[in-house]
Amino acid sequence: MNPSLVTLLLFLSLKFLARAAMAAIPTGNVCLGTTNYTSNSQYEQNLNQLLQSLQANVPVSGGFNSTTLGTSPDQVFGLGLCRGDVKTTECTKCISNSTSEILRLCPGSKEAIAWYDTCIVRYSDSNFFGTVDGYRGGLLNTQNVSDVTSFREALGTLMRDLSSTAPYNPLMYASGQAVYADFFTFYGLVQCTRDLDAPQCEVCLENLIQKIPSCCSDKLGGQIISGSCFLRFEDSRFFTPSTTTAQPPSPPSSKVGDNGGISTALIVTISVVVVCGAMAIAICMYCFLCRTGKGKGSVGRKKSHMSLLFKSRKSLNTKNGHEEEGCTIVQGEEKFSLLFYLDTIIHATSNFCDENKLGEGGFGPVYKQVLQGKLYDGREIAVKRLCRSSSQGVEEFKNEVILIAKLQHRNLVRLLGCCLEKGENLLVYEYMPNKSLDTFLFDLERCKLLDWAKRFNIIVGIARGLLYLHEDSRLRIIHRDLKASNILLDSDLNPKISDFGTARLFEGDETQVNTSKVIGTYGYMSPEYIMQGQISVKSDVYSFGVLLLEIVSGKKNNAPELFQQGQGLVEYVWRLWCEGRPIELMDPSLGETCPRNQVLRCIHIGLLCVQVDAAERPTISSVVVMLNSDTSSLPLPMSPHFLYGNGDVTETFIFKWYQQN
Ligand code: ACK
Repeated sequence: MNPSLVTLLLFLSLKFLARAAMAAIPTGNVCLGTTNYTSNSQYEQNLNQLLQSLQANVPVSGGFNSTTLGTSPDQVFGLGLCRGDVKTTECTKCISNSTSEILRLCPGSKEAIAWYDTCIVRYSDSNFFGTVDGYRGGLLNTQNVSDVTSFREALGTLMRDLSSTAPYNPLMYASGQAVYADFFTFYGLVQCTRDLDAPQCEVCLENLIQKIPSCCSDKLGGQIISGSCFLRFEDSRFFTPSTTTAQPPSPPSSKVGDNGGISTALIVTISVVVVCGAMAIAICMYCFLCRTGKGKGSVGRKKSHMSLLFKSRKSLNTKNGHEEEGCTIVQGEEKFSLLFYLDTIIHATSNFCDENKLGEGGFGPVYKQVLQGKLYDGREIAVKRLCRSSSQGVEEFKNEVILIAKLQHRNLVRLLGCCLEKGENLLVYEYMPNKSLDTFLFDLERCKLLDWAKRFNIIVGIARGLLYLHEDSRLRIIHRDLKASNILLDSDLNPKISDFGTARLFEGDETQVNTSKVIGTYGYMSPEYIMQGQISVKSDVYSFGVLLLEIVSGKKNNAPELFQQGQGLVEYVWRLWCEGRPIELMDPSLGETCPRNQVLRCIHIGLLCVQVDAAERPTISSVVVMLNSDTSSLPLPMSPHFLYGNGDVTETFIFKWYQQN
């Protein structure tokens, strides 16, 4: 798209936005494309046909259709999207108006987007499907809010809440309401075009949210749009409340009269709602604590602010005419709405049949499921079903939910939802089609699918995921059980760290804690963790080092052939290093073609990570830097052994070897 034209965009008028009745009036349109098509050209014919097809198909395809017609250079790509709350008849009307209007508004334009209150139509001569379109403009209500600070805060929270919900809603739409300055209710919605996947939708909405301050964060209404998502808020309800959209938790909403006073009826209503709400929370707490067998005390695994309460909340989801129970996690001041409900999961899992079982994790089986039907659109999920018998597992479960719900990184497996209902403890994840790294790495045939480029990408991805956990997220988290079976691979073999059941949250300046309960997997555990129960970021770095050496060598850290020689992988690598032949570690299945220097550098980094002295190990951020550079010099590794120290290996020898290589 021509960027200069983007700036031409848009705000056809400044209007008050509460004008749902005027759905046929375009909110805005942008005519793009560097060249025009000519009258009676093949492109025009294709475009006309495509718009007709959108007109016919969008309303009957759940309010969204994307399609293409013709062949290059006359190929046209187009989509139509109706707002998530509009009915088929309204959708039909909007799409048919806009498909004819777009031609009138952008005559000859090879690329155009038109926004209406209740639909979008977009076409182009280049393929824009699955690409996040940037900010195109906004509209604002010219009236100012009365309490800007409170409004901005509430608006930001509502929009972020909706934006984390919508990508995982089948319609990629979410609406809700919130209150500012204690009594003023306002309403918001967000939506993405469904050619995007969920992470793209999040990115798209986040881009728009960032525009709010410069557009309209002190206005009574605003609308920000791009070609692949939009958001809108107003002080009056401009959408039909959805029955399939999780509403963000919000304080009891209230409406202020025009004179600004609060009616007695309103106060009574608020009081009733507050009291009922408090009672409902108390009952839910009680039920939950009974169910988990923990009648007293905190259910969190750590300090008070980690104490966790699963509050069963009546969601607005309705299915088959009855209301479902959803999960909301309340942690201190924060609340998380997670979207999965027991009925839905049981339906999707064919009641957890064995055929769908992916395997057994430490705390219970994991199932693959496809969510189908009205609410879900064939999305594949993995459901971890916590063993009912494992009381310790319940804590691990809660720990995992609270941690992952807050974490979002491309190298962490994504938690989509959870459920604690009728004695079931379920975690719902994105499905990772290639399962875990160990199913490739340690399999004679499948290991061949991991060439060096893929292995290096996996090493870097794991390091980045760990960096996010240690330094970049809002929390500092020590995973404690980093190992090949806890690295899942997506369809492109990108790695994602999974299984946060044993993860440990660090607070404030805390850098190291001691525990008497050493959990994890031998072979990956650092010496100071095994022997003194010391947990720090450096214990994860140690596990990462072992994992890295496994990835390079294709050998398990406890491979029987190594054990027969009285050593584990780390000792074996150290011996090869000291003898000046570390390249022999390389998995033979990698062949001769891979870049030896990079392999050697990885082995070197791996050895730095498994040094016996935790203080000598690099931080994971240094590891990421080392991995990203081919040239920066690396310190010499010290011995990974308690017993040997530096033994008979002189630094001079190692240095000499390193120089030679
Ligand atoms: O190594 P796997 O085949 O991959 O067997 C384990 C098993 O479930 C128990 O943890 C698999 N698994 C766990 N989470 C997922 C997921 N999100 N997607 C696909 N497979 C998963 C794991």
